[in-house]
Amino acid sequence: MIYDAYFHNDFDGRASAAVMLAFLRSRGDDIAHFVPVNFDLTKQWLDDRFFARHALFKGPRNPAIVLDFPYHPGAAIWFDHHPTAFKKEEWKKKFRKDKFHRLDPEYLSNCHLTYTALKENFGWKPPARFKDLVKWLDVIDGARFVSAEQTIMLKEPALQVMAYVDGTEDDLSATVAFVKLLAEEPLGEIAELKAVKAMAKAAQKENLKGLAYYRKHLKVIGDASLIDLSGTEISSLRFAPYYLHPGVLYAVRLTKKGKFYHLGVGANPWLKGALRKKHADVHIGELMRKFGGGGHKNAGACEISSKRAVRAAIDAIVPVLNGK
Ligand SMILES: [Mn+2]
Repeated sequence: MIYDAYFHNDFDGRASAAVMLAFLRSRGDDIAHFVPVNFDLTKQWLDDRFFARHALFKGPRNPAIVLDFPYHPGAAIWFDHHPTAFKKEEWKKKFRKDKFHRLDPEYLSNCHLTYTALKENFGWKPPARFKDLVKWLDVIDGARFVSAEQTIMLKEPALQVMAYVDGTEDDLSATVAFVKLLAEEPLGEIAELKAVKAMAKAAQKENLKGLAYYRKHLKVIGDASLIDLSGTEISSLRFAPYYLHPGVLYAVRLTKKGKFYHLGVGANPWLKGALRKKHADVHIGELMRKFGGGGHKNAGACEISSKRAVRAAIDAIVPVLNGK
């Protein structure tokens, strides 16, 4: 069987697609179209006939695989770990868990879920190198980094590959080639590639520049911090607020991509004791859903088209993060 794979265009989505590709090839199946997707597609995604109607590639469509992205009833295969996976009540009712359709928000990464589901449901014997990939995707997608510093300095090979993923978001051919490579090669080998090394080095340099910007412009509002990067070329550093202010509970960051503002909210993953317990009831994914976005308990995002609406969203979100 030949499929088309629609996967979230981040490291977890790409890694999920790589694991799926290795599994399919082991059965003599394959993927014809690799289609990275982002949440700005959500409106089109609500169309029941999305897979027949979209213009993401030309020509005939194969059965769809959807990974690390919301549920669609037209998907032949669907694995996701976002608790906000159902965008329509009727779709939620329609969903039946089976060998090829699974939602499990307990998994830190969709890569891990895909790997485990394919092993358990089909008796697949994955190549040994995927153990390391799964481990790192849990770290990266689940924000289980050792420290904020680790995410800024990017010393480990897996994090250098992550820099390459971030740097090739808008490069379709590099994205597709990367997924295929990830299905075949261990992370350590990929990190040694010239293009990856160059991008990792550039990212390390950018991060230091970004850190200097955060130092100057980050606002702390009670337990939350806010950085507005929308008018800048500064790359967003998700964990820099906690590097600079280890006691801050939440970080809100505003960026702009094309005509859309991207509002990301995250919780400090390194809090201990009393601080960790504070406002533990804020589910960021659910909070962001009010603004058309989604996410997990500890991280979420939404896309907004007007500056006014972004301001209103920030004014509504910051008090909630402060327990009001
Ligand atoms: Mn994911």
